[in-house]
Amino acid sequence: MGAAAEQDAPLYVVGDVHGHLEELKAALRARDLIDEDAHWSGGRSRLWFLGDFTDRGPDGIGVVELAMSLARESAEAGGSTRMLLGNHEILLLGVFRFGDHPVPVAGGSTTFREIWLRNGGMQSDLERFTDEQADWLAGQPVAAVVDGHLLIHSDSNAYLEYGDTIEEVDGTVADILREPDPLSWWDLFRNLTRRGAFMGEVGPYAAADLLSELGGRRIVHGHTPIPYQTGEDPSTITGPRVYADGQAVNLDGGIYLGGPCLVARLPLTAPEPGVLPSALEETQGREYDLGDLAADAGDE
Ligand SMILES: [Mn+2]
Repeated sequence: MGAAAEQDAPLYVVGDVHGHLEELKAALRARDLIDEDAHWSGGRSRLWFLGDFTDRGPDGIGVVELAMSLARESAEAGGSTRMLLGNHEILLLGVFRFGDHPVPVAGGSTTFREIWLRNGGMQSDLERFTDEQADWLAGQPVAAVVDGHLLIHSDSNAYLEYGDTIEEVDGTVADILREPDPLSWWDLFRNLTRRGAFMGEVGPYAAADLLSELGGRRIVHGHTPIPYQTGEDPSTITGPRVYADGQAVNLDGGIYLGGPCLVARLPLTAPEPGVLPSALEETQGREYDLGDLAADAGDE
């Protein structure tokens, strides 16, 4: 089986799931990727998750378990199931490894556990999280190029802080996740919470820059719910959003806001939705709660 054969197999990508296991199963079933019992039925198809399996929804560990079993079953069928790490995987792993170890924020310190709880952490997930699952997650990449698509979790150029090529970026992050250093893990988490790099007037330039460094012709990301970008009602979102002069695709339907679990077959072939004039864009909605105390503490 050479590269040409691989590229003949359908490629599907899933946006942020955030513990919404039943919605994920329904979306994969609708694409005939799993059967009624949630076993792989996608044959040689290639399935990629863009990260953020856990938090903000009821059954994040159920999503991890499903992804791990699909990875096994799809490989046996000649297909594949892969995932990227999102900021919420780094956060959950951080809680698991370093829970109450102090980490710095502007004006003071906080802990992985506090920030996890502030950003939708579910105690029930942490209680079920196993060493095997943690080891599996810690071995996953943060970026990949597949059929000319640069797959990343966050709409951010922060990946370039870890290397100039995709191999360097994934290698540096893998090294960080092998070392028990809570501060470098915390930096990684914070970097992956950044968003909005490909929006607005400079967005197309930032997208082109990231593509020229890491490869691929089009970025496919999650992390920032489409309703945050467009102001749309989450319940009206029906598919991915193409923007940044066609160089970026957002696959985060905003599932925890009432939006859909988006699964897209790439390359996109459906008519692309109208593109907002870039100059009018700005990222809406909430910032990550990183526990910064500076506003309360005043200047040093
Ligand atoms: Mn995210």
